[in-house]
Amino acid sequence: IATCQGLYPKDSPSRLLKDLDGIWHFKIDDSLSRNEGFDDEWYLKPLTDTILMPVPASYNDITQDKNIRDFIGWAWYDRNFWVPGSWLDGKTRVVLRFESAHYYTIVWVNGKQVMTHDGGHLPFEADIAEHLEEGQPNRVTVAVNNTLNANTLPPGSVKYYSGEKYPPNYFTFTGQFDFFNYAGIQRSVKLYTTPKAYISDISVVTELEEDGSASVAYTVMIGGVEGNSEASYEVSLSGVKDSGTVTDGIAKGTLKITDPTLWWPWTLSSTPGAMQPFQVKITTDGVTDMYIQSVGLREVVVTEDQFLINGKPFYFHGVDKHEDWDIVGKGINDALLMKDINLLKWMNVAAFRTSHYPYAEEMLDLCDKEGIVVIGESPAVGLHDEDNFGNATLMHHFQVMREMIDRDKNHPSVVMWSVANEPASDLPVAERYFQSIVEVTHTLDASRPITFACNKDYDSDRATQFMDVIMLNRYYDWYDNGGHPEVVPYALRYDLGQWRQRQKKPIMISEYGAGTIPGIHKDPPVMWSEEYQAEALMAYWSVFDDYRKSFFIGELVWNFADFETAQSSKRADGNHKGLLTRQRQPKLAARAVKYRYEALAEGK
Ligand code: GCB
Repeated sequence: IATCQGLYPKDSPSRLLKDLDGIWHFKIDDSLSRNEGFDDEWYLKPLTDTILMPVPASYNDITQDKNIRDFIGWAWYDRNFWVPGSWLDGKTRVVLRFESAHYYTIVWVNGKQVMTHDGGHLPFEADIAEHLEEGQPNRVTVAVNNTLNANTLPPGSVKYYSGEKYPPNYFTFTGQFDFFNYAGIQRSVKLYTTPKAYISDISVVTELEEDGSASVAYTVMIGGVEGNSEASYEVSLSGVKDSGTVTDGIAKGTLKITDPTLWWPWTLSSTPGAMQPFQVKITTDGVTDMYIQSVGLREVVVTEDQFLINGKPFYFHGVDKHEDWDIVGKGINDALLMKDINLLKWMNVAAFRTSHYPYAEEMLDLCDKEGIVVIGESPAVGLHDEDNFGNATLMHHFQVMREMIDRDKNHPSVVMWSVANEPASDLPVAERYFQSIVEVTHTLDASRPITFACNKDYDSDRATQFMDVIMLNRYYDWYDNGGHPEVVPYALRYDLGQWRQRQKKPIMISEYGAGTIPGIHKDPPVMWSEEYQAEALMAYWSVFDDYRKSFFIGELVWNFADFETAQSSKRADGNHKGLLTRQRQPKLAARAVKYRYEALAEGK
């Protein structure tokens, strides 16, 4: 069953929007077969023996039940909703859209399967008009499975145990990544309408010309135009208009804007984040569909030494983040997003990486508006073994890159794609694998550079050769030389020098950090104290500053805030490398970073 990405649901004179967020019915299938829901066709009737569950939210931390927190398998949700009769006039598409669900999802409407989707973090939708009933409640049922295997992104594994030594039904789950495998319907669910012939996709790519003008190439895709109907279109941006006839479902052209208002990061301009409405209308048989896409006009170019935004060198001083909060897990909430944005601004952060998966589109909207720069990362974290580089993973990785670019291509804040985090890029299989990923990603989006976060050495890595920018994750005074920040300047200077000798590309440190339990104070600093975290980070800065004058283009602290992980002997209630606690209160190092970033933003 085909699913597609679609445009972010917005209302317009031709589109109505209905929210399906709220309290749904929920149950986990923890039967022995772990497949009772399918054997007994739970989707045919309202679910029974359910509890109440908020959407959006990860289900894991909502209840007091350990089985739900640690559940791996099929979780089921359902709820009823009504639609007005006017939506069922045969001339309207009624689209059911999930902004994301983790990980593999099947959706039924009134007992009919309407879509499936493979992968978390990205949206999926389907026109469900034909399955809807007027004058009675309609039921949507969702089964979502968070089991990960060698071919999922990210990969993981489940191990079942039997025998006298173990309790019945005992299993362990291992994710090949350092964050909690939060699951469920983690982002919004919406219904929206469009006319039968509708705008299915919009993309806008800006090129700046020598004379100061901007060429904005637009492509509008139109779906649902029947037989010999003709569709015409009109677009407008910044007072410049274009119009024509749709050919083969596509409307294409270039708008020349002589005096463009450019989109800038906040560090490069006192008027950052200029977003503008790109208005698109298509008309078929007298019916018009209209969509307003927010766009920002900017151009990204990478040279041997620099990352240029609108021709000016941009320095990525920032952090890595997670979507991770108390209680809601990876569940999206505007207040939490806004608080994070305000904290990023408070720390004078110029850029962040969406480690280690695509974040909610609402977050990218906020970054667009605030002029905060984003490196968009795919969920390919944890490709550690040979069997994570097989054809099945590669095909899924292509699919994920396509969906991610489809969704995020019009966000000016997103300036670069990170195709993976810390893969085993020293394995021979990784070479062909990443060559293919880069080829496909460049074909999907020729306007953005490509990178990945590499934790291998300059002489063992086989994948950075295909990248436009080199990102390195380094823990010289944590996992190596723990307790010895004095080693950092030597190790880092040597390391960066070696990379640079081999590849003439801009380089940044995409992770460095130290675990810190707030409230532990030690001087001289020792590991886990607040003083140690500050010293451990500061140890890098003199080398960053030396190389900043040439090829060094950024520094991202691991991590913005503490976050939840799987339980393990190495993690005491999660990962504590945050500059902020999980509740978003600053540790000592947050201030050191804040003042450094203020100076960097002022060009010091
Ligand atoms: C890394 C990973 C990140 C971990 C971090 C750590 O290299 O990319 O996902 O959380 O180190 O704290 O170990």
